[in-house]
Amino acid sequence: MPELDRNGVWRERALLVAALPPSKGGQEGQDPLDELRRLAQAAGADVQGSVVQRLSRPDPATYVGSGKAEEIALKAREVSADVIISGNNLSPAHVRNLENITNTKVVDRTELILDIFARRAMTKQARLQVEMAQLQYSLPRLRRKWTHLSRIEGGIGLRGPGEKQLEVDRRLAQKRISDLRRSLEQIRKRKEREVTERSHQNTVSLVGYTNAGKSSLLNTLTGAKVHTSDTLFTTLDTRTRSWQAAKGIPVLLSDTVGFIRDLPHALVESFHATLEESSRADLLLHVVDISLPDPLPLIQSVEKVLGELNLGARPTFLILNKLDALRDRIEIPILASKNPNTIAVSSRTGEGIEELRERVRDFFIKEMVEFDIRTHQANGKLISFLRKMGRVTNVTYEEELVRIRGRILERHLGRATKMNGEGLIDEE
Ligand SMILES: Nc1nc2c(ncn2[C@@H]2O[C@H](COP(=O)(O)OP(=O)(O)OP(=O)(O)O)[C@@H](O)[C@H]2O)c(=O)[nH]1
Ligand SMILES: [Mg+2]
Repeated sequence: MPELDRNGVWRERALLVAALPPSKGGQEGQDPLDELRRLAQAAGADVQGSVVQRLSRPDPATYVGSGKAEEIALKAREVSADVIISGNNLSPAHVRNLENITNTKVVDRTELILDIFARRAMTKQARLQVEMAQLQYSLPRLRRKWTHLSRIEGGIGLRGPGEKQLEVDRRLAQKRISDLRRSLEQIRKRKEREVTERSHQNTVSLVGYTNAGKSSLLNTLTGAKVHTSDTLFTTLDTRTRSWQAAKGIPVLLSDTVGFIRDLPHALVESFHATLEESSRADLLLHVVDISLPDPLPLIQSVEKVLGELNLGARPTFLILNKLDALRDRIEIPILASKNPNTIAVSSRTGEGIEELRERVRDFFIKEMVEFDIRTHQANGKLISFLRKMGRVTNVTYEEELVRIRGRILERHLGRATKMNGEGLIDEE
């Protein structure tokens, strides 16, 4: 029987199982199930044990070997598991066969991630996105037969908006998917308009693996109070805050949903709209938790998702965060030598934050072009625009005109030109 947690929510007893590639060695100190365990906890499960198998090729019927499947069944009985959580993504047939052998509900990694998103989705957009992803991925897998066992509604893999679809047939589900697609497209268009309206602003986006410290960095840089926690996928909705990177360089800084290794494709697709901000950003800050034993594969998996979102070539700084939690800093110069745009910081202690600010300022200054504008002294709108969006270096008065010189982003210069009307402008 599942137990009640502190908040009065049923906690399912979970057995973790994972088939891993044959051991390569050299990964000492790293628990291969660590991430799966954290995902299971984020889904509200109470992890009771684990079974691991080294496997070079999955079994066509049960994914793990058939002997291993029996062992899992025994272990599941021994720990009274309500759910078996597989660290590998399984076909519907694998799930069915494993459930028959173990007589326990089986949930795979993608369903687990979708479940976390279903629990955490707060905004309308996030809820629609999860429902869509769940329908696409889980429909062939959704099943009723275990609900009577757990004596609770749903449970992991059966929770969230997808649950509503249990009773409807495929045809209705297809219709729901296309309705959702339309609603999401409308939201995407609206967001796109909002982002376009802000396009005269400097924009920077925080991206990175879940739990890297993106929201913490947003808070440290802007004084925002976005919720942060040591749980995977704390943030599901994009937040944007204004940040004064330097005098004359106001920036809109956005926090985004975290990435994860082998992100379910349906999720990448449906969270496209959430990532609209990043898709327009002048600069990406790729935040990495450098205190982890082996951050490199995580960096690579984020780069892979950025590539899928056509953001691979966008100017990017690699932000090595949680410097305070790092015992040995030897890795830092190695990573920095591979990528000159690397900055080590601690959003907790503030170390390196000033350097980050300077680097962002220098990035925007480098992107700026010189301007030399004469305008009427009464043109307060243009003068304040230049002061706000550019770096003014020189102001002189010539009768009723004022001559302002400095540097500004090229696209802002276009706007300034319009504000000044024809004939009064000298550009260098
Ligand atoms: N020691 C240390 N911990 C940090 C630092 N920055 C963030 N953390 C912790 O790391 C955990 C995750 O931080 P978040 O800011 O929520 O991470 P995130 O990248 O926004 O994570 P998701 O929204 O879940 O994708 C929290 O427990 C933070 O307190 C840091 O510089 N040093
Ligand atoms: Mg966050």
